[in-house]
Amino acid sequence: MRALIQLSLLAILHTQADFANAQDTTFMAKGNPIITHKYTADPAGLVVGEKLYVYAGHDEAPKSKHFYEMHEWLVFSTTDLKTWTEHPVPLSTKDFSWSKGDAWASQVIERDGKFYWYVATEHKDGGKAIGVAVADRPEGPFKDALGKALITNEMTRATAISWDDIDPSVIIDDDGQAYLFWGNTACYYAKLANNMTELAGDIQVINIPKFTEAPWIHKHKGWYYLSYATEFPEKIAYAMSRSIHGPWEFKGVINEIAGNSNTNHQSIVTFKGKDLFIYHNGAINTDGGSYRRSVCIDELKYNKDGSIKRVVMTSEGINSH
Ligand code: FUB
Repeated sequence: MRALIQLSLLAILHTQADFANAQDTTFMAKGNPIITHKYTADPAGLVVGEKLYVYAGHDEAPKSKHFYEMHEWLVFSTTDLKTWTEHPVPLSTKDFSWSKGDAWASQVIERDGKFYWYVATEHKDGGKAIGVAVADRPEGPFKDALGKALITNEMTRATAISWDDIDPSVIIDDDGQAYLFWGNTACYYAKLANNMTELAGDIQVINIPKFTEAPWIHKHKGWYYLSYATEFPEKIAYAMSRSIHGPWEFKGVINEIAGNSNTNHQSIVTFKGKDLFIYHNGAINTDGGSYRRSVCIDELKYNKDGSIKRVVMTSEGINSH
């Protein structure tokens, strides 16, 4: 009888596990771009245990359209950088009642077992805004954590443009304090409260040269790194500091213009001992380009003094390094 109950329990658990993964699909990366069955942009890496998650926007612009068309964000995971799993669409602009559309750049970060997804999207009241969604698992499902935007256009005044509140990047420092960085033309940062859904201080403007957009904040061996897209078409440059509050020392370009894409929006993470530079280009033949982009991964290397070597973008990808 006990064996029968155990068997039935196992069957139920198995069915639940199958159901949870019912819509996952698996594919092999064959060099760069790593994802070729759909266009993906603005990648953000997150390491959770043995897995690397890559969150990305979904480029859906038809060939005739010369601007972004993005309605949802996607998530992919891998344990070995070769075999990838695509999880069911975890978040769309429709999940934010206050959004008018545009699933622009984003980043996910973990705090106390919850996953917070900071996204840029168009606000119904006008201007780009930053929202935050939350989930219990890195692959979602995610739901709007606030029911309103965390950052709106009225909150930032360093430029007159309506799209300066985009491209969120988040870090939790070693002392537990979280910070949100973002911007276009002006680069902003602010402390986040422990609940990750409120600001805990004033919005500050960062003084770095030729900042276009796409700030990514990370820490490595006691240095803070602020990488960002510079000029247009964009290269990726970076600055270093011993303090998250700066001053930031400009260190130069780390990635050149990515072929036929005028943006290449980077993310920098360490996964299983390798430092990864995750970015996008327009390399999918024949329609890839600035509005039909594709996520790529190459290796990032530090010099002994902590500075970063120029990234070598490859077609072969990370497994050839
Ligand atoms: O994907 C839309 C915009 O393109 C992002 O917000 C920028 O970083 C650029 O990659």
